[in-house]
Amino acid sequence: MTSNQALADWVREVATLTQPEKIHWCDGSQAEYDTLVAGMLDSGTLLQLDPKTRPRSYLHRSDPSDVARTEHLTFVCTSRRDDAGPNNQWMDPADAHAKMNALFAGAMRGRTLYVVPYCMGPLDSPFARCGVEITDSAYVAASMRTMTRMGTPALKRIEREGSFVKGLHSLGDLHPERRFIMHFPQELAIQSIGSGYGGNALLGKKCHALRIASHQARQEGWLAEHMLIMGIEDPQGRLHYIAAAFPSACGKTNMAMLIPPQEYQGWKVHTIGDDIAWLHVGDDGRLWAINPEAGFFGVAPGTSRHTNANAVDMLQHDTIFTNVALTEDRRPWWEGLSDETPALDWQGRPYQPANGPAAHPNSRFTVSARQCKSWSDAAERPSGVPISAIIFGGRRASLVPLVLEARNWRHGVLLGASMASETTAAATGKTGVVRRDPMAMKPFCGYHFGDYWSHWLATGARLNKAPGIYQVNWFRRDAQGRFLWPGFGENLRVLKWILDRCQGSIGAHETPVGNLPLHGDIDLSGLDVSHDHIRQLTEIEPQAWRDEMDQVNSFLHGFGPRVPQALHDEREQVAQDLRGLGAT
Ligand code: GTP
Ligand code: SPV
Ligand code: MN
Repeated sequence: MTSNQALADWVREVATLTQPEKIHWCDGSQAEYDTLVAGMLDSGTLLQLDPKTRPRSYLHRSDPSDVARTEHLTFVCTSRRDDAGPNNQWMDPADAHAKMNALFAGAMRGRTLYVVPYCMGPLDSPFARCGVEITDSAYVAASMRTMTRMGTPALKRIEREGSFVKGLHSLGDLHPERRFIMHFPQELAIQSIGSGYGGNALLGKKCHALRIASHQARQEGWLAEHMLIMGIEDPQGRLHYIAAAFPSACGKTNMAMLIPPQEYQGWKVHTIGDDIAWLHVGDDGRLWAINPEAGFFGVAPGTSRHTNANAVDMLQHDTIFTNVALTEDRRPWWEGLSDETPALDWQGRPYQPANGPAAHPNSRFTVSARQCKSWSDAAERPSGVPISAIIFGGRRASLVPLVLEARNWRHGVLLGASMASETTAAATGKTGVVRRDPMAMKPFCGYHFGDYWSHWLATGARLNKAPGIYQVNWFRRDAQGRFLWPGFGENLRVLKWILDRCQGSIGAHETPVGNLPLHGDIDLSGLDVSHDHIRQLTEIEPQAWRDEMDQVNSFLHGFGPRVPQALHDEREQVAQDLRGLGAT
């Protein structure tokens, strides 16, 4: 089936171990997708939504114990433990292989083994990388067609280049005790068993494009980041691209396809990516970004005409929904979509409020990026797009202002490294707990954070037109727990401030923790936000920040001697300047 001997041998080896009934090499065609869907409708893996209002759209209900990424079952298996760092769970590669071989033995009996060749990034981009996922899940094979450039063209590239990431996946028995997601960066290999869910199972996404790619990127001198990429065009036609890292379920998809508020006639958003960015230093000394993905695996709850009309529109056809609720007439439903009451909850039970939310809080849609109205052709450019600003953001009910500008690259790396955010339903575990999530990469950096921060600093040193670095927070709350900032489309007002700063057209208020907007520089025309709220959103409390800097100090020291001294020095500088502010 392929002229690549390594691939042919690997498929044979895996088949011998897993004992599938059949082997199918995916070509990525529409006919193949239709056959996969027909099979899943037959087996009950997919349910057809109302074909009149939701053509070619389906609902998948995953196992109720398998609804989010499982970070405690995810491992980075490097030969030296320290290379994985305190930010990852580690297992010795030999032990991990022994464990996984035992679990994979006979795992595909009675099932079809799908060989899924895929390319992360435009097929003709020098920055793109290929992989092959072997899976026994038709849902995974079909989703990979939407999320990546999957099929024959990817296989052709693999045969030309000879290299690919090997991803082996089986649903296993879906038992959480027999669920593991193992990464072998030195072998460019991934093995995942026991989960059919998103980032655990669609191996091109978090496993390849972030954990394995971040490891490769460090060796090869680029960055693999948990970032959206978007272009913002002003009414004069000036177009700037930005990349933004927010932790899981903290607003990347929404920002990537933002709809400008009414007052922003003539502004245009160009969506390039909503989850992952691969960043390279160009010959021109600028930072260039490609989106390795081709689709969106987005959070459903909270998505409505009011918050994200682009998403609602793109979900009207050719979409697979996972773990959403259903209305009487078989339309998908989730909390925040409308005032309707659904008929069935995400587990297929008659909806009863006592059972909790109707849609799982981490229910998702899988859709081709081409269905998004703001999708841009620039996403297909082999060179990527040049980045003017990098934004870090998280869910912080207090402390972090609406927007903050780093003084320089080194200070920006400190802002990224000290990011924290409330946990969300994207991963199993308690939600709403503030945890450090440096660069939104805590669950995804495939190597030691100390080395990662050094790599960020080294990358900055190679840029002679480094993007400005910013921190934003759409999630500040008042004493009653209500958001202080309206968010969504209105976030463009903050992005405009950022672009004005990048172009040097406005000033800022310099503080020890970074530069804040001057009074009146965030355009609030037509917005109903009280003066008091704006003041809270755009000022800093020195004592709270002194405490924060102490916590950041302990956090950085927790990573030991691999943390670059420059990052400690930068933090010390901020702390010292804060002490100089005196008591407040
Ligand atoms: P992953 O796909 O998990 O990486 O998440 P993401 O960063 O793409 O998050 P997404 O845009 O899907 O948003 C997650 C949740 O945050 C949704 O429920 C959104 O409605 C909500 N959200 C997004 N942007 C805003 C905002 O500006 N303000 C508020 N209050 N909520 C927002
Ligand atoms: C995330 O959790 O950051 C996601 C969803 O984007 S998943 O693909 O499951 O990782
Ligand atoms: Mn994500």
